[in-house]
Amino acid sequence: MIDKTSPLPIYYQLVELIKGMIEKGELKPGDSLPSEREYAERFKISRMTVRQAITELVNSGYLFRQKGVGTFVAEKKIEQQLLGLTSFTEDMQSRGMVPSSKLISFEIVSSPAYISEQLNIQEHAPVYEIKRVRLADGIPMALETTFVSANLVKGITEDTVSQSLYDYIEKQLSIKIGEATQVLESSIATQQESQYLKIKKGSPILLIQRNTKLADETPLEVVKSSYRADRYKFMITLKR
Ligand code: 16G
Repeated sequence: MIDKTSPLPIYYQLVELIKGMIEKGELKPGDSLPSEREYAERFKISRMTVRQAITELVNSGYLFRQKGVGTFVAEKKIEQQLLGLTSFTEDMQSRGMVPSSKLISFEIVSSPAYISEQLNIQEHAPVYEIKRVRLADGIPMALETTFVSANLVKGITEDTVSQSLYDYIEKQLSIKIGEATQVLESSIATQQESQYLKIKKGSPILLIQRNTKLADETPLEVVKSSYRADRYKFMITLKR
């Protein structure tokens, strides 16, 4: 309920009320939201206040608007821990989701200087360049470009990367993956990203670059991923 005597702003109380209904499952993904007028009448508040609350929930990804149709509850974002070094396949499986990949391109190319530097190999040495759309339960989550030295990880095929690359490296080749550094930054979807991720051009995305090393410190991969910001959030535990 909305408490007009509370020091908390009314729009904020409405935000929390709607969020609570979504979290408790009283409002489910895809449900359409009552109109601004209905909320205004139900709580005896102004439509402006309702609009402010709804805009905030749209901006934070709880709701989405469809022009001329209405406002709907968005799919819950996938919350990814930034603790362990896991693969996309493992991440999705641990959530009970079905991972899959759509292979966009797969080739052995001559390594560009900036990749050679990061993989600690000679310029123009052969590297696999693998471009994949990563999907969860059939929904595109990320567009990922992976560079791996072809002299280090041998025998990668289209079949391998349609499944799990980490699985192939560890189980088939018995190579031990060590640690990675990851950099996250925000951006907006390019034409290509929007096409593969099935989002509008200019939608917010999270760019992630992961540089992974083997247990013996040899650089393994340079991966650039574009994650849908409407479906993903990242979580980290901080210890003092
Ligand atoms: C994740 C990793 C990527 C790795 C891939 C392996 C991030 C940002 N990136 O997508 O670096 O190559 O998993 O996944 O998490 P796979 O074993 O399922 O092919």
